[in-house]
Amino acid sequence: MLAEFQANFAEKTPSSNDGIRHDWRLDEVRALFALPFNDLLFRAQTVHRDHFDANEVQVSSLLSIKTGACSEDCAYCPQSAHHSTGLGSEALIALEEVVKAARKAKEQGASRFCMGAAWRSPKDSDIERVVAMIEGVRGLGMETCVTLGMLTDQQTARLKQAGLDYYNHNLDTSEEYYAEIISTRTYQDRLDTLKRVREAGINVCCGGIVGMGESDDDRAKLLIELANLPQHPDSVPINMLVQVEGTPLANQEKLDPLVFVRTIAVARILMPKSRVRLSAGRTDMSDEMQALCFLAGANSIFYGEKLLTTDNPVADNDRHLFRRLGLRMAGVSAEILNS
Ligand code: SAM
Ligand code: DTB
Ligand code: SF4
Repeated sequence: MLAEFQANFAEKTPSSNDGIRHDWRLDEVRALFALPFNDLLFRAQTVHRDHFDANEVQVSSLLSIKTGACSEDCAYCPQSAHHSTGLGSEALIALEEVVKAARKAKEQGASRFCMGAAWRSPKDSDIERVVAMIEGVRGLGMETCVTLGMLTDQQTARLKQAGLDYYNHNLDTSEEYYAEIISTRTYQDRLDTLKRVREAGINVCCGGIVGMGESDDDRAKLLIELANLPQHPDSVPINMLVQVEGTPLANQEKLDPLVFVRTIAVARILMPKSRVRLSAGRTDMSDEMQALCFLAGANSIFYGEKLLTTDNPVADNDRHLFRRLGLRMAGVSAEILNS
């Protein structure tokens, strides 16, 4: 079975053409996950080198522009009003604060600034304030990304008009497991917003979370959902669950780190041209594990000491890691890396 699969695979994903498919089947993806680790990483690194500079990593910094008291009940999220995590409820922050944080992120070497809001869906008046933030960050010469929850057609068009580069909206897990994790919206709601974003001509950032107690098949199915979208997401964040006290998943058994690396490798093989981002959960990962993730095809990270509400490695540590691995930061001078 494995030999047969390997022969088929070699035919279907030749190493020198673009190898873009949107018809991945569960049996194929299961077989990829089941490959010997070295074979899987070799394949992933081969695909990676066909499409990217293997020693370059894109870096994005995050800022929470509206924190806590979200009406959704996502079991993983510290910002849900349904859980008691000790997070207060903050109003949308001021434009000046956003521009100040973006300037600092740029000085540290981030090329993209991502702004996240704990909303189920924004009000039209919120969109106008976010538009001013997008314009402010673009004025610094940075790429912009926002994640605001579900959008209407009109709101999506307004964000595009403001010059938004990326919209982040994650599928998070398989459709089957989604219902165990969130009851206040459906998988189809998520797909509908993603379609609106894509059709408006905004780049799509869409990925998921692993380590939430999902099965091997749930991880495979999440990656299939992403890869079988009409167009692959431009950016695919793979988050390791950050276990936050007070959320229903606080005591979840941890995922085997090598299964996490395999998930990155399979994401790289299925979506050869997408930026695969090693996302939340890096404070619990060793440098060696992160190096394996880069070898598996991850070529983007969240950079800076905070994600939205939880910790991320400090920028100095990441620059040190990059220097040890001979990695460059995309679009950033070597001077910043060496500072
Ligand atoms: N409210 C919007 C939404 O859900 O799309 C935007 C903000 S929400 C915090 C953005 C993403 O953060 C979620 O889709 C999820 O993938 C990720 N996230 C939230 N809590 C997390 C956690 N504890 N560990 C890992 N990722 C998490
Ligand atoms: C994504 O996939 N991960 C980021 C970003 N997109 C918005 C958020 C991670 C949040 C981790 C928990 C927190 O810091 O609140
Ligand atoms: Fe709200 Fe987003 Fe957190 Fe879900 S993930 S509770 S929608 S902030």
